[in-house]
Amino acid sequence: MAGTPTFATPPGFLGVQRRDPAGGIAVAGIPLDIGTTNRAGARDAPRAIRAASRMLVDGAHPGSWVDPATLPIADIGDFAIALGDIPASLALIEQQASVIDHLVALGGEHGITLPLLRALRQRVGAPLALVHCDAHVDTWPDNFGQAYAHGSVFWHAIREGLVDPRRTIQIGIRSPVQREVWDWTLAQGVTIVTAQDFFELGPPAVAAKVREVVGAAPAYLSFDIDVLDPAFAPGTGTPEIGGLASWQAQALLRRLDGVDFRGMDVVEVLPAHDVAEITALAAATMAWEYLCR
Ligand SMILES: [Mn+2]
Repeated sequence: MAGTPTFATPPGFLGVQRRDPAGGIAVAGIPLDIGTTNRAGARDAPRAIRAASRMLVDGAHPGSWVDPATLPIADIGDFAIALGDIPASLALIEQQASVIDHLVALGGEHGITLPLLRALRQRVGAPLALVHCDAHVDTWPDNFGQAYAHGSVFWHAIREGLVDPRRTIQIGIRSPVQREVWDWTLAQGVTIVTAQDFFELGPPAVAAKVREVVGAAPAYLSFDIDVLDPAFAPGTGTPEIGGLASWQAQALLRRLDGVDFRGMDVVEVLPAHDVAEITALAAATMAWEYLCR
């Protein structure tokens, strides 16, 4: 093994020093966390995820044999946000995402996904299929009175026609939820695979379900780190027990070949509550799985 040891990896995601995304995939941090309903602090996640990603640079992916060093990835730094202003921040995020072909976003809270979907929907010209890994449905019509906080992302995305609910699958769901929110989500045509469903079916059957729901449509992957059990991802804002193990999420992502993904995000990492970097490493690893698929 030659080259730079992992601890001396340059500070970009996966050690990437290229900053021009032309012709490839752009990685960007989006340090927004003012729409969180419980613990805040995901603003610190992009830095933590980049730092943890150093563990993934010293070889090829052992399933696909893709070496991230050979991928056309640029780390374009962090998006600008408007301090303390959710609507202005969402507008800024959409504007910055609108010029990027293929974005891998490191949140930030889940609220960043709405403007990312608005920008991508515009570029693609049709509603997107959605693979949404989360403990929460995030289809609440509001969050304690705030319309654009992190629990309402997919309520807006469905109502704005950004995603096709019949091509939307939510995986790992398990939080307390109002019955009417659950019923509304199903009535739109969304497929929900609860965490308990996941454990009973296993990764291969869930992956087959994802491919069936998504079909050939252009798709987006939104990965809320709280889909993982707090034992595997303690550093998050709204933890829920009974979640996926890290390996189960990996086993799912590795079986999604053929899905036409046009972008992804990994959100809700909260470094101040993390332990031994395990949540940031899980987040970095999910983005690496996506990039090396
Ligand atoms: Mn969540």
